[in-house]
Amino acid sequence: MTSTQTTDFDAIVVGAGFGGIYQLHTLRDKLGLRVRGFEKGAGIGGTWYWNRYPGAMSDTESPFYRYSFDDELLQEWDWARKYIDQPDILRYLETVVDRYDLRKDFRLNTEVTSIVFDEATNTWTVGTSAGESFTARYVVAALGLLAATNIPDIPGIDSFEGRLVHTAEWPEDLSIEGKRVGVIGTGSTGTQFIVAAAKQVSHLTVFQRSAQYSVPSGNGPVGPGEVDGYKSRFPEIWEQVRNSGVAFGFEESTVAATDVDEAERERVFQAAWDRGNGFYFMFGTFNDIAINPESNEAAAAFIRRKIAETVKDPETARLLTPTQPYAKRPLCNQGYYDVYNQDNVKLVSIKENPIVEITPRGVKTADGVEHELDVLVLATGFDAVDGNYRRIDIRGRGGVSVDEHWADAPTSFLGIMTAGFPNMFMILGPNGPFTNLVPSIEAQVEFITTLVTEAERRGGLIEVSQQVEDEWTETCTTIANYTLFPKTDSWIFGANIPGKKHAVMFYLGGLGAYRGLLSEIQAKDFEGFSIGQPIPA
Ligand code: FAD
Ligand code: NA7
Repeated sequence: MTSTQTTDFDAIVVGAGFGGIYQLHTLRDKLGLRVRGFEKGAGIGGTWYWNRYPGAMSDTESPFYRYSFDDELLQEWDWARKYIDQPDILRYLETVVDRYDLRKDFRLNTEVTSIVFDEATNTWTVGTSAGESFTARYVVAALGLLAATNIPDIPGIDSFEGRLVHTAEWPEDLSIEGKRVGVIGTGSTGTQFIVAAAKQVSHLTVFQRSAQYSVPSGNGPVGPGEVDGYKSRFPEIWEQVRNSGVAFGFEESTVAATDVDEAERERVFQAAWDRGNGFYFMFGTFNDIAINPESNEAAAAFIRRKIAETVKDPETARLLTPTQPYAKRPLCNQGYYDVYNQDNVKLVSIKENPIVEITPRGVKTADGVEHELDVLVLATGFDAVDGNYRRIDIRGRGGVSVDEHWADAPTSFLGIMTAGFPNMFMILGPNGPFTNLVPSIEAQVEFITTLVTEAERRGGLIEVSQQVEDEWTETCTTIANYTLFPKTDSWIFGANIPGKKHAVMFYLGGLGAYRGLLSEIQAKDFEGFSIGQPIPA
């Protein structure tokens, strides 16, 4: 039964990134609900508010890293380069927020510290860092899947007398121009930073734990007429994106690398290298790079050869050459390996020569060298997917916390709801799609909006059972095990955080299949969800 008690709001949305912004808009403007958004940052934008490090940009190409729900906005918003950089994405999101007059319903500088379900009234109470609390019938957690920073526990880290900064907390006043800079981490963020920083700093020391496969991004100015060309084809483009696997705006290959000879493989890899984009290299070349070890090795060997051809110093080239399978989130950067030919850039492999401590003056490695630095940048990534959930006291039925519920691993049904937390939805929760994310966010926001519409119509709570959740986990595990991704340690399985249990955290079946499931579920009267009825025991 729906509570008869009046709540402060009908719905509370936590987070003002791509997810929270669109969700606040749909619940407020489509359903006419009273909605309040809370965001701990001083501005909207989520990822693109926080990540202001030099070189921060999308690695989804410009036409596809945006909302698709507003046809007019698609026509109005231009782009000048193949990829959009952080200031432009932030400007875009600011524009969306103003366009729909959403700002007035977001409370900024407000961290949500607790989200607690009251079984007597069937309502949620949301507590904030300001000591206030607000009630609502629905809560949508749009906390971000790459938003809880991972700060490594290195001895002496607090003693550093220069500037110590995580890439996702880049201070406005920090310039690295002409400085001696060190960076720990060479993932997607680290490699973007390294390429940009090498042009600005007096000296850059890169502390690399794992060598990475990176391909060119193909970034550069868009050609004449290119933007208009996309604009005239947007309806078909989005149709293709929504029905594809990784949703990156290209047709995924249907040819297996094992079905062609070596010369053809080389030709296809070279064409992809010249075209640019990490996901294209992994999924646009052949259809088995991420699943067949032989095909994966062919792609990996191609990139390793490029490293050997590019990097002049053989020892640096050796250290940069990965030996593990090509099975992390694919990276792309323009000129990443070339950077190491610059005299002002030094690579330190902390696998071979570990960091012993951070001193007031810099970073000391096992070989006894103290690398003196003015700025030390932590490009060490995030406690991905469930990180931000565990930083809030979220309690559902029976006072069970989300931390307890996810003691073994973070789980959910469809990345949207988790058992025991009625009327609480997640955007990009555990085991949601692994894709270019804005189209997946749109799919989830729209589905959540449909679920709330239904709950409003029928009255009562909406929730999922443990059985449904377990079955979805099983589906995601089966698909993940069919791929090579579990063969490497990365945030995709929670392997980057010391002490975090490795677990499947994504649905790797693709956006097209995911959307197909959502439609099927809806057609079967929301199969798997219980709406306005007691949940099956
Ligand atoms: P976010 O944008 O992360 O927003 C979540 C918000 O919730 C944050 O603002 C956070 O402050 C807020 N929040 C969290 N906890 C609380 C709390 N307790 N109280 C109040 N507020 C809270 N994806 C792609 O598809 N393509 C790309 O090219 C790409 N590039 C990326 C580059 C970087 C550097 C990073 C970090 C991520 C990138 N991503 C990319 C992933 C990106 O996070 C998503 O595309 C998208 O921006 C996620 O939007 P979101 O709204 O779900 O989460
Ligand atoms: P990633 O991909 O998790 O990369 C983090 C990097 O930091 C990676 O090279 C890690 O090495 C390294 N790292 C992490 N912890 C440590 C410690 N303790 N010591 C040394 N080095 C460490 O995060 P990103 O921010 O680059 O990218 C995340 C996503 O955001 C990305 O996919 C985009 O979607 C945007 P490792 O490789 O694990 O050995």
